[in-house]
Order: sequence, then C-alpha cells, then structure tokens
Amino acid sequence: MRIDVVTIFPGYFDALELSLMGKARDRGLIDLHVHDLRESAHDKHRTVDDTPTGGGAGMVMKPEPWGQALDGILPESEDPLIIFPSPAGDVFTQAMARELAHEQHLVFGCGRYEGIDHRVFDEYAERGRVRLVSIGDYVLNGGEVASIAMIEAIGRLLPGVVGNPDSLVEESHESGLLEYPSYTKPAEWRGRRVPDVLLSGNHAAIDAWRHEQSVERTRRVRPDLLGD
Ligand code: 6GU
Repeated sequence: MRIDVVTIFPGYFDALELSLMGKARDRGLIDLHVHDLRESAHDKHRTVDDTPTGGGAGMVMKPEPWGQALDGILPESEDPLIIFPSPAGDVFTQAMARELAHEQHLVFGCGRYEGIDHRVFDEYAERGRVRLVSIGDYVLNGGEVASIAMIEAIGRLLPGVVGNPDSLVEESHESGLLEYPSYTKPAEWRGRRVPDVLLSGNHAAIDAWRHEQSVERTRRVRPDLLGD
C-alpha cells in the first residue's frame, strides 16, 4: 500500500519507523511518503494559515498550499482516497480499518488550527474520493496523532505485516467482543496464580473459559458492543 501524508509537522511520523510499522516499510509492504506542507507555501515566511473569513477565534489553513501539495501527490496512483482527520468526521472503527486496508493508495491531509479552508474538501471531493474521519469523541491539536493511529490500525491488517496472522483474529474488536485476559509464566507471581483452567491442557475448556471472559468483560466495560 502507498500512503502519503501532508503535514506541517513531519517529525510526528518518525514514530512509524519503529517496531512493526518500521519493519513493514523496510520490507516494502508499506510505502510511506511524508510531505511538509510548508514546502508548498511560497511567501517569505512560508505561511500556511490566515484569519477566519467572517471573523472568529483561531486560524484557518489557506487553500493554496493544500492545492499544490495534493496536486503533486494525486497523480501517483489511479484512484487515491484522501482522508482528512477531523473531529467532525465519521468515527474510525476496526471495520473501517478493514475496509481501508483494501485501498491501493491513501493520502492523509493533517489539518491544524481551526481546520482547513472548506473549499479544499469540495475541490478534491469533486475530483476524486475524500473522507473526513475522527478517531473518537475528544479534541486533538491536529490530525497528526489521529493519522498515526489510523495508519497503524490499517497497516497491521496488510498481508505479511503481522508475523502470525492468527494474532489478528483473537484480538479485541475483531470478534465484536473485547479480548480475554492473558497470562504467561510463572504460574504463580506474588501469590497470584494463573487460573487453573489455563494449566489444564484441556483446549475445549480453555476456549470456553476465554469466550466467557470476553463476554463478561464486554458486558461490564462496553455493553454498547453487545447492543445492550
Ligand atoms: Cl481526526 N482530529 C482532531 N484534531 N481531533 C480529533 C480527531 C481528529 N479525532 C478525534 N479528535
């Protein structure tokens, strides 16, 4: 998958050189290009923002640098999908991550300040596919951290990124349930024993116990996932 990111803080995306995402890039499974929006601003101060037309607090990102940056990236593929992280967007879920993992080319446009001039969304929605996506009901300073979260959630679903594909099946949200609690050795630590069933060698009993734990935890912590 090709991923382009447009941001005024490229340094945030250094985090994607680490761990599984870094390995996926080294192996050519994820082709990530991070672009500094300021390189598309041409006045002396490389200005990317201005005051809101009509008045109000804060600053709005100017359309011209976005136009130049996106126009340079879009011809890199047939049918890219532009994602603008925004608290006003559709909420990102595991189901959306699965859907987006089928895309050939994602472009993340990271807004800062009070947002991006709305004509940028209109321009690219007319020329191609655009989505506004939120990662949850809270406010971040900009789209960078949200983009990193989405890129990691999508990237780990690409074939070959996670070594053992079985580990993608049993985790929280894939089944619609939260994950069951996990244990490793030693069998006793600070007087706390691993549940006996996990030491029993009875795999049917272990599966049943884990399922019961998942359902109980989901009912307690996230009853909304059960439709209750
Ligand atoms: Cl995608 N952006 C910002 N700025 N804040 C958010 C968000 C996105 N998702 C939740 N809060």
